[in-house]
Amino acid sequence: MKLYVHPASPFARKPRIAAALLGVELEIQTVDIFAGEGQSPGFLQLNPQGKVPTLVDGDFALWESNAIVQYLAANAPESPFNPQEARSRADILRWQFWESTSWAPACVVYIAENLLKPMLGRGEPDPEELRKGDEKFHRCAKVLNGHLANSPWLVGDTLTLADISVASVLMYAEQAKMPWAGYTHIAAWFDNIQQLPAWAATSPPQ
Ligand SMILES: N[C@@H](CCC(=O)N[C@@H](CS)C(=O)NCC(=O)O)C(=O)O
Repeated sequence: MKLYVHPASPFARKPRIAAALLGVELEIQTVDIFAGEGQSPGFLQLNPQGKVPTLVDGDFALWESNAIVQYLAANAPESPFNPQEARSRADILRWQFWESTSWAPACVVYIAENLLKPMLGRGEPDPEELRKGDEKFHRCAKVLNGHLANSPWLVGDTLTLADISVASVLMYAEQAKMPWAGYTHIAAWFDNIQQLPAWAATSPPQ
């Protein structure tokens, strides 16, 4: 299976970490989204959104990072990171849907305003966008922090794919100035994720 990534993308890092935990081998191909390679006709055939990550397995192309994580998991049904019991499976999906619909959209406001804008010379961060981001971020962070206050991991009492899906976007928490100070349970949990060899192995080059 081939995974199209950009090394700086938190969403592309997610299936790379998942694959390492699951023991699924991937061929990694970089798409330089900053140089417009995501918009090339060939890549748009695989992913009409022109985004990474995109997975190709034979004649099957799949995009959206959490769907890719689910597909990789289906290739490793015995993995302890992918429990099969119905409630655990649904719980993992719940956190992945929450990440896609609530958590990541809140976090990417800071990545877009505080990191990408200056990096790409697109002007100053927009205070109104950041204000709206704060509302979304704190609403989500309270939910995540509250859950982690009672359990070191998101599903059951061990690391699962849910943790990887939700943690990946935090790779820019500091650099993008996400307002996560004070969410001590998130910080402790994210610290544990950062200790994983797969986290270090997928770190973007500095
Ligand atoms: N919801 C998507 C988000 C993917 C995404 O936004 N990828 C960014 C990189 S972090 C991208 O490829 N952007 C290129 C573009 O929008 O042209 C997922 O989880 O896979």
